Amino acid sequence: MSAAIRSRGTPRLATGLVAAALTLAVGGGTTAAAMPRAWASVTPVTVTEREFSLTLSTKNFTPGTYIFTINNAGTASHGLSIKGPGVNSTSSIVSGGKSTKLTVALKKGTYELWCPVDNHRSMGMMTTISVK
Ligand SMILES: [Cu+2]
Repeated sequence: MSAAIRSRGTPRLATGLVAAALTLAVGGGTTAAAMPRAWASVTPVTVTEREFSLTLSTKNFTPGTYIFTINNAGTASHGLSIKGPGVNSTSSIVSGGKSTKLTVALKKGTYELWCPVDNHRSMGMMTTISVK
């Protein structure tokens, strides 16, 4: 109670107390193993797109949740579609220099990834991945 009363007149102290509380809550351990399991199991993948190619930062996939960051390194607009077991998703389309994200849960099997803009897929903006 005394902390709440004191913080009323000192917003900065209140912010400091919240930060300290968060540090205590998260800071119980310093390793990734201490993080919530659902958070720790999301794997980031970078997809670099340009005219006309689509390059993944990894080709090794195991079942799990992935967050694809689509970096449009080209000048035309691009996006990402993913289709395979349990997934049929398309990111937003972003202009050159911009990026967007797409989160999907991959199972064992083969997935096709491609750019859904115009005929970019047939121009070479596609790849397949095998989740093992
Ligand atoms: Cu494209």
